[in-house]
Amino acid sequence: MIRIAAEVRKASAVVALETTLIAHGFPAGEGVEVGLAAERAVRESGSVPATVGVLDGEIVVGLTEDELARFDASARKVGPRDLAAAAVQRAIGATTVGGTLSVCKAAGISTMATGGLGGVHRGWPTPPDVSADLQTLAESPVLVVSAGVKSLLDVPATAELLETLGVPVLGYRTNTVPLFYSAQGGPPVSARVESAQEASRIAAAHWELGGGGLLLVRPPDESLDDVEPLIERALAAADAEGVRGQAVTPFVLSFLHRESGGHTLRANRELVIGNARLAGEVAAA
Ligand code: PSU
Ligand code: MN
Repeated sequence: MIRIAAEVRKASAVVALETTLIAHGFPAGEGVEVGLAAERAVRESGSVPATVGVLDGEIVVGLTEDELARFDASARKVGPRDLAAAAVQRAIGATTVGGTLSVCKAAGISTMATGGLGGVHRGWPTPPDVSADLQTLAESPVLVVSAGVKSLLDVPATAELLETLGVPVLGYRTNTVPLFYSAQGGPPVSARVESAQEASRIAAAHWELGGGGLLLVRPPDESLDDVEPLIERALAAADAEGVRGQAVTPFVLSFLHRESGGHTLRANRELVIGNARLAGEVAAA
């Protein structure tokens, strides 16, 4: 059921990449391009990329460029619980961080990169929405590089839950969890690291102690510090229009991309690529 590309199978340093952000996080056509740029960044840092998705009845680890091009907004969003159904039903399944982590665990991959992790939604418990990314990260021995959590979430609540679940949050040259677009103002990390080598040594030690996943947070190179009011407007608009559940993230992202005149789009693209590069360095180390 799982098909691992030959290059990935042979490689000693592999970085898994998710497909939800490719299919649902960018305007039509741009996601695939961002995915390919992230793959190049992983290669430039000395590792082999393995983009994960469900296609033609298989869970594929290491999609080809042609296969990746089939992941558009019509793809099913596939979290950990959805993998089996998507494979059996031959859906095109774009894996979330949690879905990708489940595949990493099965395939023995220990590094992945994304833009933002899922987490606790603002206003919890209405709706009682906590991403499966968190529990799956706790249970999978994988280091995930991200720019913090998705911009529309409750970041302090998510940081608390990561502590409860025993997930180390390592700050890459930062003392605080980045707020996706913005480098400033987040809750404290559990430890600061100065290099990819240091992060990889901590991950190895954590796994030797029987630990599960780790989060390595990397601040965006160019911090956008005026997005919060826009996020609040986007969430209010989603609520007013009755947008719920899985539809909220794509709605909010496209609202931000439009209202910021493309600033958030460019920032999102850059942080995904930067995170992939750092993950490549960690895997190589
Ligand atoms: N961050 C974004 N856009 C996204 C995601 C994160 O800016 O589309 C995706 C990731 O794939 C993450 C998923 O794993 O959203 C979490 O979704 P949920 O909250 O439904 O678990
Ligand atoms: Mn959710």
